[in-house]
Amino acid sequence: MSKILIIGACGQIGTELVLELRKLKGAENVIAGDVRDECPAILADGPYVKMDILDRAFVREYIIENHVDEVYLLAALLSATAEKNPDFAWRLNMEGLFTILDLAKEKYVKKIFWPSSIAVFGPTTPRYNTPQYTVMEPSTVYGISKQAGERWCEYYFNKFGVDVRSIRYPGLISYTSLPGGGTTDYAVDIFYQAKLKKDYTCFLRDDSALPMMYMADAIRATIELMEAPAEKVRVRSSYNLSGCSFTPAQLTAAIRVHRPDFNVSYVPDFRQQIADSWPASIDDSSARNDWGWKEHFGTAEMVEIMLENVDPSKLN
Ligand code: NAD
Ligand code: AKB
Repeated sequence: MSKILIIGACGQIGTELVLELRKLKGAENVIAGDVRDECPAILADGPYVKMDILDRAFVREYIIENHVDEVYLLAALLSATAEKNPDFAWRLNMEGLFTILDLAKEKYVKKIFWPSSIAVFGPTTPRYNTPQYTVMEPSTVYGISKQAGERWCEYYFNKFGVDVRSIRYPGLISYTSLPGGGTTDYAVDIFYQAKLKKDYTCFLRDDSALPMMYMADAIRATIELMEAPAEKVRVRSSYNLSGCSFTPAQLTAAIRVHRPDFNVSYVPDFRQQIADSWPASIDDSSARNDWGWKEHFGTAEMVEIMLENVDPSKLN
């Protein structure tokens, strides 16, 4: 059985990815790695390593000594946090990727998953049904780092045969762990406030449509892409992937079906400019044609699941 390492395992995606991969591959074969000192209780049934992806020597030694075959590299600063600390965001989002790509080039690592984002697109990209191949002029440090990362992934595949796979995730919606500083985070925060029966102040305009996806779909897509035969993975930069798309007003209306008294007001902040530069909806026909992607969750199902499962005590 291959040994899998997930770096950035304690975050919004990592937590659920570790849980799912451990179900499929056995807990002992899936190592959770993160810069955090403590392994969260929810991941305590398998191995945990405290590692800083920027400590290249430690990461190399750990991967080589532990015979890690597959790496999921999730550690990054997301869009909103990255705008507050551009130098560090560039460093974190790029340096770790080179460490792992180089380990694969040297044949220590056999397969890599590295997530990109809808943030690779920019204000000059067609906003609706954004194609796989189109104008890409990202205007955020996060988007620039993701676009550069995509170029490097494709380069390492073409030049060195590195088996690296990637998805341009839309905004991900989940209740297991809290999101880590993105522009799409409102679409998670809103459920906690709806459950607390409070009003919610949204940091985006009511009509800001963005591509979104329920986490279970994102985790399934990630594992399906990683398990697809190599010849089916024709895009080696990153795949467009679509789940659902909605505005804050549409999400509020879907929540009000279950909580009619819930009210949202709109006070856009700096994240509005980021949202305005991103697509409203995504054409993911390459992922559908190449490795059979199909989403399972629409907005209404996702809203029902979120309202049932979010736990506001996590906000403390
Ligand atoms: P997150 O912020 O929730 O989690 C990131 C994790 O990385 C955290 O647990 C953090 O402790 C860890 N980390 C930070 N610095 C580290 C370091 N130096 N070394 C090791 N670990 C470190 O992020 P997420 O939402 O889970 O996103 C994971 C990846 O997916 C990122 O690359 C992100 O850009 C991408 N992505 C996420 C979304 C989304 O909506 N969540 C959408 C598109 C792309
Ligand atoms: C963010 O908002 O930064 C992320 C993303 C879409 O990459 N959720």
